[in-house]
Amino acid sequence: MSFLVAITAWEPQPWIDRFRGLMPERRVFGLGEAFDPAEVRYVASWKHPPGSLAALPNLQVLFSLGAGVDHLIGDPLLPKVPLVRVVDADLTARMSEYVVLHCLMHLRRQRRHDEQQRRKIWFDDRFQPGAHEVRVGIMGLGVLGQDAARKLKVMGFDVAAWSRSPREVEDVQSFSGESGLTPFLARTDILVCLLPLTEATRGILNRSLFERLARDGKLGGPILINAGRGGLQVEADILAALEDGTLHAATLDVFETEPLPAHSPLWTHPAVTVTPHNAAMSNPDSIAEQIAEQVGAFERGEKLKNVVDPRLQY
Ligand code: NDP
Ligand code: OXD
Repeated sequence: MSFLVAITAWEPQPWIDRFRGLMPERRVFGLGEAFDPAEVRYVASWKHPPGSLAALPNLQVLFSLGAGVDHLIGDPLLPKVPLVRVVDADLTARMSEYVVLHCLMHLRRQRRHDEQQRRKIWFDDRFQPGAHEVRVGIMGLGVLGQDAARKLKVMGFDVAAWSRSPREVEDVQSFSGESGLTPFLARTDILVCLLPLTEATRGILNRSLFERLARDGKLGGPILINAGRGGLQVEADILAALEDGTLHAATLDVFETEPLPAHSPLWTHPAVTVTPHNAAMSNPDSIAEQIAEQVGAFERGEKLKNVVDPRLQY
């Protein structure tokens, strides 16, 4: 019973080595190696080449090596077996670090201080708002959104969130569904997107949404932070909204095309902070161990955890 590690866009070897160490009784292959497709029972994927998993007749479970599964669901030839995603304390903590860092960077206008330091300008910015005066709105109140919401509360931000179905998190005002979106946006100064990419969410971060954000906040205009997926955002709309003041600034970790092409104006826009899709990296140490445990449990007849609902696509 072999295990296939199908990774592009990351270095596969640390994952292959880790799986081999955890499952010495199994043959673990990388995509470039020769293997018998009939032997493969499990696949762990991060952006496998579409179609490359189509002819595995005895495949039983597909594991995503990330929390998101759009890279798998986007493959029209994906085998119809249970799809398991990552829920991992280390990954969750990293995402919250990212969200808190960038909310604080915008609150404290750190990009402006960086620029002033470069130009040796002593600008004494005495009139900074407090975190409690800034309304953060999180799109997606799942595993990552809930943790980020709690940690933003610790910093004092006024936090609300929006999800598909109603959710409750202590001291976080929650909105849901189509009808909840407009009131949620109307009270949001910093919009943090932690949604999955699905048919329902593709392109949701567009001009019409930006126009519904609060205009009476303390940061000079609405700010967007997207660490969900690039397919959620319309980059031409972000750039136009930054030009005409509909958006004041943006922090983007994910892009329509990754790596972000050199010709993208986002690289050099003075109001945009770009990070290379590393808000919350998957750690082979903890994640491979969880997957190996799930394989063992599955073979003992136990239920798989964190299985994706194929109708919802997340
Ligand atoms: P979860 O599945 O736990 O949460 C998803 C949340 O989004 C839920 O609250 C869900 O609503 C909500 N949602 C889904 N569809 C809709 C919709 N149509 N309308 C409104 N809300 C919706 O996912 P995670 O929190 O674990 O991860 C979220 C995403 O973060 C991943 O899918 C991935 O794309 C991204 N990610 C990015 C990383 C990076 O490094 N940049 C790292 C890790 C993840 P409900 O609660 O009702 O189900
Ligand atoms: C993920 C990611 O989905 O790293 O985990 O993007």
